[in-house]
This record gives sequence, structure tokens and C-alpha cells, in this order.
Amino acid sequence: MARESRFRACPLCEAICGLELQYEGPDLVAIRGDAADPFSRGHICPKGNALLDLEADPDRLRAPLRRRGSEWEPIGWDEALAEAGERLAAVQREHGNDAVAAYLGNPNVHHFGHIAYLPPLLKSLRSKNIYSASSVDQWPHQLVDWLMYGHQFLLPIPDIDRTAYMLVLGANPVASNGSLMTAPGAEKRLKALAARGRLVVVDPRRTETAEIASEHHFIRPGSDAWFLLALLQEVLALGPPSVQAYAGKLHGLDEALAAIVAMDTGDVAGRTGIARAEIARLAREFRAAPQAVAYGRMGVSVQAFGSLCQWLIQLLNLVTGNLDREGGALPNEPAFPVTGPGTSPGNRGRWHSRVRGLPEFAGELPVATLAEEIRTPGPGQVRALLTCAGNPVLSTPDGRALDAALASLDFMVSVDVYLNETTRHAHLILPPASPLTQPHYDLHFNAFAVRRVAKLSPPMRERSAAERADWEILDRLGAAHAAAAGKPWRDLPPPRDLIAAGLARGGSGLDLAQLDAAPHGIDLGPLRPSLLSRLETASGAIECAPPLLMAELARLAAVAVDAPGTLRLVGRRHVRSNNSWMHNAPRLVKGKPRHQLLMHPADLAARGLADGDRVRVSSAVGSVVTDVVASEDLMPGVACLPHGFGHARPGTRQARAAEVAGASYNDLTDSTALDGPSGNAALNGLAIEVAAA
Ligand SMILES: Nc1nc2c(c(=O)[nH]1)N[C@H]1C(S)=C(S)[C@@H](COP(=O)(O)OP(=O)(O)OC[C@H]3O[C@@H](n4cnc5c(=O)[nH]c(N)nc54)[C@H](O)[C@@H]3O)O[C@H]1N2
Ligand SMILES: Nc1nc2c(c(=O)[nH]1)N[C@H]1C(S)=C(S)[C@@H](COP(=O)(O)OP(=O)(O)OC[C@H]3O[C@@H](n4cnc5c(=O)[nH]c(N)nc54)[C@H](O)[C@@H]3O)O[C@H]1N2
Ligand code: SF4
Ligand SMILES: [Mo]
Repeated sequence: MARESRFRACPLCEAICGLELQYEGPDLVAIRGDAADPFSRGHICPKGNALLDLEADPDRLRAPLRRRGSEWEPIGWDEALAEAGERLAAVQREHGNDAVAAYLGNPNVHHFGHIAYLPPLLKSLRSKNIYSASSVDQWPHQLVDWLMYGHQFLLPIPDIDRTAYMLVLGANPVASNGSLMTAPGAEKRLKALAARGRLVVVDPRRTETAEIASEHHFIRPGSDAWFLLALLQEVLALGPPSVQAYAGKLHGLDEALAAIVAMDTGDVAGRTGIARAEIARLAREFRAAPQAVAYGRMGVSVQAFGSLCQWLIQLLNLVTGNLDREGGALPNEPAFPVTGPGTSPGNRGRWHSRVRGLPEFAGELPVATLAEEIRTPGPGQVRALLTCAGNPVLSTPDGRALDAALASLDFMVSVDVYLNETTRHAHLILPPASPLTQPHYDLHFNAFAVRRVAKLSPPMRERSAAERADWEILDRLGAAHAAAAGKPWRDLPPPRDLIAAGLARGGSGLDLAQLDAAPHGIDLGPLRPSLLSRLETASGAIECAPPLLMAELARLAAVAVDAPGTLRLVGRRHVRSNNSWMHNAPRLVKGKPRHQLLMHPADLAARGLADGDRVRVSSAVGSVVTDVVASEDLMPGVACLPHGFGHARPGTRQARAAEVAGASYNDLTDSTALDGPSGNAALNGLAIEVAAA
């Protein structure tokens, strides 16, 4: 049979690589990187190929299911949606709106059908208990962007294709392909940077990115704020800040810099493990480079001083004149705008969580508090839950507590494609059709991309009569809830209409016809300075000294130095992993296991352990048993475990994943360990003990 190639963006991660999907009739038979995509230029990773496994997976749910005790029965779409709407409304009638919570996982951001169709459903629910994976991920970035620039998505992106010097803290783009820095084929781009300039990586592990870097420095987990403070002090010691370009657009810079200079960083080497002289050299190089950019991701945002780190990174780019400059850090100007009129700039503290009193941010509460909101009796207790494309049992802190809490809910409905550690607790599962059957236009990752690009992905094949798109499910669920609650409801138009409206609002001139005519996507050019003219702060200036962040300096100063022998745990990602949910893909999990705890040989010896031992890893919260591997790539005093493992739990239906060894990192994490200003979970840098199992 003749093969036909169809083109679309990969739906699996932030890199939005162009894919060439080869079909024989209705069957997807091969996947390649789209060589004609002007942005990804043919790049594809093993996950992209594993879409073949996802499409063919016998465990993938293809019709709604209703649970009766421990049995699941198939149920029709109309009945399932009506029942879900009615049961959510019934809980709210009896216990109030906040008794229904929602948790939205990472893939929501990858689907136009989620990002555009969730808001009306959430509006119908009108609950304060909205949670998402953002509060175990990038809240510090959103908070700092909102405080400094006036919008949570006015995010300066490292211009990695043009910079001469890049300082990377706590990110591993060679494995992750960039995050809040959409950079398909990041490895190639970074190798080119290292060849023409310098790539400096600061990470407690010698990662795949450190391997290709010009230099790598080990850092003690959680101590980056000290490193950044000392670096800023050294930069400022070289001369006044280079901020002429921002004249009239700076508020509070002197105040912020005075507070930073006043910090006692005399012990920076002891705190971080990086010598003062090395920091001074990095400061000279950063300042002298024709263009330079500092970038920090998971390692510095999902830790106890995430917001402080992100603020100091912005200030470093600013005082060296690299903010909003080509080759530095510049916001993208996406054709479908995510900032400006009609978007939500950010908010904090309009309400607080019931049990712990944590402030709302951007319309959500920190997911670290969800389990206790379910378990703690009283008015406003969460009794029902909607999950959409999320697996919080494996991905949020103290996952075992959440696991137990989910089992106690009166009602839970999950929009998801697998029966996994989380959705096994649902009463109804509503599985959407493959993303390949749905149109897609990327809202967020175009906005975070290292070039200005646009692509409209058409459906690759028709949906069968029995299949529903994510957007149809969310729209119908909203309608069913509104009907049961006696509220008005207006159906949203289909995705293409919403995309056309968004493009028109953006005013770039780009329209659907142009996108339809460009199946490989459109390159609109490199990043351009635009931040200064787009600031959404009340003052119209960059707010350099937000009180919430200034107060973090005092909190940092009060942190005691680790006692000798303290072991701290950090995470890792692998090019064959995708958070918790792709371990059922044979292509990805074949070969050697990837779940193990890594430890430095000296740390093993000090505990009488050897490479390959079974070990018990314990934290203040819980313990897990796993296998340990000796690794010289780790800083002594640091252990490393990937998250998203720990699958074989009763009632799940992922046969291949159940065979994958490994324990869940988040059975160890502490739901009270937070980045203070944002409420983001601090999952990295956890204090642990390791002993023979
Ligand atoms: N310890 C530790 N914990 C972490 C992290 C870490 O580094 N360390 N990383 C954190 C980060 S950055 C993130 S983003 C979170 C992720 O946290 P989550 O989003 O909660 O977890 P995922 O594993 O991404 O789960 C994705 C879910 O979406 C479902 N799904 C997949 N495709 C579709 C689809 O097309 N439609 C629908 N409706 N469902 C779909 C999958 O079956 C799965 O249930 O984890 C966080 N947790
Ligand atoms: N292959 C693959 N790609 C992915 C994903 C995946 O699961 N697999 N997930 C996607 C998602 S949801 C996200 S958010 C991105 C994340 O993208 P990245 O942030 O680039 O990925 P991580 O591997 O989590 O990198 C975090 C790094 O921080 C280091 N680290 C930990 N603690 C500290 C610390 O205290 N200080 C410093 N300086 N470093 C520290 C870790 O050793 C690790 O190397 O990746 C995305 N891409
Ligand atoms: S890096 Fe891999 S998973 Fe991410 S978009 Fe590209 S092909 Fe897809
Ligand atoms: Mo993430």
C-alpha cells in the first residue's frame, strides 16, 4: 500500500518538534522528524517515535468506564457525561462549590483542546480548589514575571542561537529539550553555542548537558541563591550596572542591589561548594561577553528558594544589559498572544487554602495542600475531584498521602487515557481520542520558543463515531454540570474558530489560510526586543524590588548550613522518559533499567553499601526501597532519583509499566516544603538517609 506523509507538531513535550507521520491507509506505520520544519529541522527524540506505541497500546482506554467496586464497566458517552455533571453538581448542592476540586496535569498545556476549553468548565464549577502541575513546576517563574514585568507569561527567553555566553543552573536541556525555553534539538543548538562561545552548567550532577558544556560546576542542592548573590556582588564590584537601555523603566533597582550587596556571602564556598575565586571569574566572563544570558529551570525553581533564584537570575541579566537584548533574554511575540488585553496577568492571595491558609496564585492553590484539603473534615472539605491529564499520585509531594485521600472521595472523574496510579480511584473515566485526531495550535510553547514560529497542526486522521476529542469532552462536561446545577452554559465554537479569533486578536497579520498553506510551520524570525514596550506593571516600569522577593533575602540568611554527612536528593530526566506516563511504551522502557538511585562511591562506602545493592531511602515523610548505582557524576553528599516511577499498584491497567522497576520519588517528598512566595513545592534538595534494605 502507498505511504502518505502527514505533518504536525509533536504533542508530547515543550520542544514542539515537527513530525512526519507516515500512514498506510488508516494505519500509522512510521514517524520521522520533519526535515522541512524550519524550527526543529528534523529533530526527533525517542518519545516522538513512541507515539507509535501509544497509538497501538492495548491498555489505552478508548471508551468511557464506570467503576463498580473494583470492577470497571463500559458506559456510553451521553450517560457518562450526564452522570459526571450530575454527581459534581450534587456534591456542590450538599456541601458548597469548594467541595469539588480539580487537578490539571502537564499534558493540558500541550493540547489546544484543554487550554482553551477548560476555563468555561472551571467557571461553571466556581471552586476555590483548583490545582495543577504548575505548582510542582514553574510557579516561581510565573510569579517573578508577574511581579517584575506585570504578567505571568511575560517571560524573557534565552536567545540560545545567538548568545555568546550561557549560564545554565538546574536544567538539563539535552535530556529535556528545553523548558520555558522551547528549543527542539537543544543539544545541537547548545553544542553550536559551546563551539562559538561558552556554555557553563551549574548542577549537582554532571548531566548530559554538563558533558557538552565548556565547564561544569557541582553545586550543593538548594544553595543556588547564595551562588547567585555572590555572582551578582562580583558583577557589581566590576563597575556600575549597564542599564542605560532601560532608562526611565526601572523601579527599585538601587534598593534591590543595596540589599543584595549587603548580604553576607563570606561563606559562599562552604554553602555551595564553589570557590569564591571561581565565582569572581564567572562574573568577569559574564560581564565581558558581548551577549550573555543566565537561565535556571527545574533544579532552581522546584526548590525551597525557587522564586528568589528566578528573581536573582532576572536581575543578573538586567544589570549586565542582557535583558531584552538580542543574544540575551527576550520575550517572544507569539501570533496568538498570551499576554496583553484579554489574558490573565496574574494574581495572588485573593483567597487562601482552608487548612493551611496558603495564598492562591493565578487562580489556583498549591497542589502540595490537596491531600489535606480532602482529608480534613469541616465546612469546605473537598469531597469530589476532577482530574484532567494528570497523575498527582506520582507527581506531587507526599504522593502516598494523596493516594489514600483519593480513595476516600465521594466522587472522582478523570479525563485521561490510562487507568493509572491516580485514575484507579476515579468513579468515571472519560478517555479522549488520540491527539493525532485533533487540530492543535500551540499557545504556550510558541510563546516560550527561542525563535518566533507558528504552526497549525491539522488532524492526522478522522475520529470514529465512538471517539471524542478532548475539547468535546470538556465542553460537554461543562454543559452537563451547568445543566445539573441550573446554570447558564454557552458552547464554545470548535478549535479552528477559536484559533482564528486568537490570531486576529494578536494582530500579527497571520491567519488560518497562511497556516493551512504551511504544513511544516512558519518561521517569523529570531527573538526581538519588546519587553520594555509591553510591561504590564501598574507603574509601567520593571519592578526590581518586589517586597515579596526582598523578604526572601532575610529568610535565606536564616538558613543553617547543612551538618556534615547530610545527604540531599535531586531528580533527573532521561530522553526516554516523560514524567510518569510513558512507561507503558515498549520502545521507551526496553533495554537497561533507568529507575535507580545514583550515589557517589564515597557516600556508598561511608554507609557500607556497594553498587547494585537494594537500599532503603528514607525521608522525614516516608521510605522506599530501590536499587543503587555508584556514580562519579554526582557531587558527594547528593543522591539522584528520577520521578514518575513506582507503578505496579493494584487496580492499574498498564501491563508494561507494571513490569518497570522503581519507586516513586514523591513517596519521600514533604508537602510542607514549599517555595514561600509562590507556594510551589520544593521537591529537589530533600534531606534523606540511605541504608541497606
Ligand atoms: N519529584 C519530582 N516530582 C515532579 C517533578 C520532578 O522533577 N521531580 N516534575 C514535576 C513536573 S515539571 C511536572 S510537569 C509534573 C507532571 O505531573 P502530572 O501532569 O500530574 O503527571 P504526568 O506524568 O505528566 O501525567 C500525565 C497524565 O496525562 C495523561 N494523558 C496523556 N496524554 C493525554 C491526552 O492526550 N489527554 C488526556 N486527557 N490525558 C492524557 C496520562 O495518562 C497521565 O495520567 O510532575 C512534577 N513532579
Ligand atoms: N525526556 C524528557 N523530557 C522532558 C520531560 C521528561 O520527563 N522527560 N519533562 C518535561 C517537563 S514537564 C519539564 S518541566 C522539563 C524540565 O526540564 P529541565 O529543568 O531541563 O529538566 P530536569 O532534568 O528536571 O533538570 C533539572 C536539573 O536540576 C538539577 N538540580 C536539582 N536540584 C538542584 C539545585 O538545587 N540546584 C541546581 N543548580 N541544580 C539542581 C538536577 O540535577 C537536574 O539536572 O522537561 C520536559 N522535558
Ligand atoms: S523532544 Fe521528543 S517528545 Fe519533545 S517534542 Fe520533540 S520529538 Fe516530541
Ligand atoms: Mo513540567
